[in-house]
Amino acid sequence: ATITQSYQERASLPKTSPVASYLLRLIAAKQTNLCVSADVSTTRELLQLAEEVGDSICMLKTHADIINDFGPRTIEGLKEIAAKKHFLVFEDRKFGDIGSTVQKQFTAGPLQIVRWANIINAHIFPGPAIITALSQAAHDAVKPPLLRSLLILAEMSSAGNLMTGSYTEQCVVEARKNPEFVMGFIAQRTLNEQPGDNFITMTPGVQIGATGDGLGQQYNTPEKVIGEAGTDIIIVGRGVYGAQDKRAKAEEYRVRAWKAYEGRIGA
Ligand code: 6AU
Repeated sequence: ATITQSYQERASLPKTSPVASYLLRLIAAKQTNLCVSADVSTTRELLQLAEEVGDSICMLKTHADIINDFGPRTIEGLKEIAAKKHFLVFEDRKFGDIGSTVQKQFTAGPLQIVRWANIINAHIFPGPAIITALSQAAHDAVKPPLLRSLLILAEMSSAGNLMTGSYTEQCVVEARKNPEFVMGFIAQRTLNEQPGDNFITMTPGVQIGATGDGLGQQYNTPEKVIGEAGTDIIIVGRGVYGAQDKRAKAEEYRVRAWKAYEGRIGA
């Protein structure tokens, strides 16, 4: 199973989405399985954070709709820093509507997400057409179309969420039908259960020294999610951007998550 395989090995397994392969190689080369969640409110803060933590991350996660002055300057800045520091950009838009609407939300409006985000995520409660609709929109909007990929929200970190049991199982079923476009899941444990599964699991709700935020968020440590639950990438927001020295804090999370991974694969 993927739980004992290295990122490098997994990059060349069959049926791995092109973006997943690229990401797995990038993780191995930079030795980082850390994604920083840049939940800040201005372009200046976003770009500054990207510069500060860029060397320690494989991916920067955004919520573009909370940036007050989001615009072409944000997009150009993000692209430039991502290319310079070698990380992917993940817009955490959590699409959840009929196919026709999500295509517009993905490609149009003030955010034009398809233009700058390598990775997006979606809920599948509207049914599987959300996957094909987003895939088609990515294909039509970007040349070459290989640089866009989807994470399905299979589990959440918040207390009392309803994404359990057969809902989570159905997410895996739908992902297996679309391995070209679906690179993996947002989940709290690895969902690679069948032989041949090579999905990337990204896990939010990670902070050292905190158990929750008083608003439903629940935190685990890097060791718990990477080492014990077998997930691939930790997503850390306030744990990093809330620190005085963000660069040092990102590096601390990188080292802990990387060691947890090495321990898991027996490196
Ligand atoms: O580390 P935090 O708590 O400051 O931030 C966690 C980030 C936030 C959430 O919107 C997001 O991760 N998130 C998600 C994602 C990534 O989709 C799913 C989830 O279950 N929990 C969660 O916190 O930007």
